[in-house]
Amino acid sequence: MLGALLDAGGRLAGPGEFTRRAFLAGRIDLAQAEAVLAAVNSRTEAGLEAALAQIKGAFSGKLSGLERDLLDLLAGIEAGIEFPDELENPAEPRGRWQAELRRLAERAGRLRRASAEGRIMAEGIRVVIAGRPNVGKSSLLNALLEQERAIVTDVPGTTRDEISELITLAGLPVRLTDTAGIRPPRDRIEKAGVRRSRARVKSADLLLLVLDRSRPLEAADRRLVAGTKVGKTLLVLNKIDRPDRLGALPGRAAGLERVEVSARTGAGLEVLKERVAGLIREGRVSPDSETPVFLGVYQERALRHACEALSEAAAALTDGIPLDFVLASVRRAARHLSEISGRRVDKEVLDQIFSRFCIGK
Ligand SMILES: Nc1nc2c(ncn2[C@@H]2O[C@H](COP(=O)(O)OP(=O)(O)O)[C@@H](O)[C@H]2O)c(=O)[nH]1
Ligand SMILES: [Mg+2]
Repeated sequence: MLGALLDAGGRLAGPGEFTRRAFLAGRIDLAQAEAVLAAVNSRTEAGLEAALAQIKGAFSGKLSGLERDLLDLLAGIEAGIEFPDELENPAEPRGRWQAELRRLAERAGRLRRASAEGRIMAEGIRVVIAGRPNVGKSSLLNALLEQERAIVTDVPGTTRDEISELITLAGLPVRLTDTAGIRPPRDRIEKAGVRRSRARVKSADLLLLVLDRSRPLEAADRRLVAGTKVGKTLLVLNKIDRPDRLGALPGRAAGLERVEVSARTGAGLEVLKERVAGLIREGRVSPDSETPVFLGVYQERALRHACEALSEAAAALTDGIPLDFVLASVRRAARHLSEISGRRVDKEVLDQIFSRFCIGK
């Protein structure tokens, strides 16, 4: 039957074809298309509800409202440049424009936080376990997952590929990722692992930096400690079932919160879990709560650029920089906003976005 249809000139729908057609026909925008994907992949009732609201256009409405107000402001500033004589007091509109830009930047910022919430809902809060080889990262992951998933050996450099699991920690969705130990790699495979580890560490919402408390600190430990961000990192001193040989921690570590554990005996793990949940709750590692919005990587980037351009424009107005420069930033913000809805988007980007859909969706 299918074969006959294909012979008759029909063809199979490619990934995302139905959604793509709806988009091309102008019935939905890119944010709604992205929500279709989020709805299909949603794992919770709340996630599905948020995705459906986005499909119905809740986010698109806010976005187009923002775009409209930004374009109004743009027209106002353009008019101010074109017909400066018509301005009674040239200083007056600058103040008004600036206040308006601040409000627009604030609205864009809220959309960004909403998208961060959406990412957390879809992917979990990114908690990454890092440290030099053999400190017990994989053992810690296993202990936290309460199941054996990672390969644990006493040969440094065993975990060459990362392992990532979604768990619920104190009611919060957490994606726990074990990384390959970070050290100068001995071969190509390890090199790829180390590179990926570094990228993971950078994008983590919370970093668990593991040190082996039963051995003196090594140069690799010091480098890792030096590169961490306070408030985003928890120091985990592992192997407390053995004598303490760690010695003094470098000055940078003094400002970091620390928890002592033994992945082997399980000592301290409850405290660790509580601290992780606590840090997430305190909002130090998670964004403010906003209605979750699901955006693709491309759109998230566009939103970030729009926010940056808006702040730049507001700052330029304060500094009394010529209006032409302010205008350039405002225009850039408008362009980035239009990328989110997809009114202005390259075919290649569309191909990439819709290829993530399943066949026939
Ligand atoms: N005594 C003791 N040994 C541990 C502990 N955690 C891990 N180990 C051992 O340390 C070695 C390295 O552990 P592994 O989890 O593979 O370290 P990774 O390279 O950081 O992933 C293994 O032999 C583990 O059994 C601990 O809390 N106490
Ligand atoms: Mg490992």
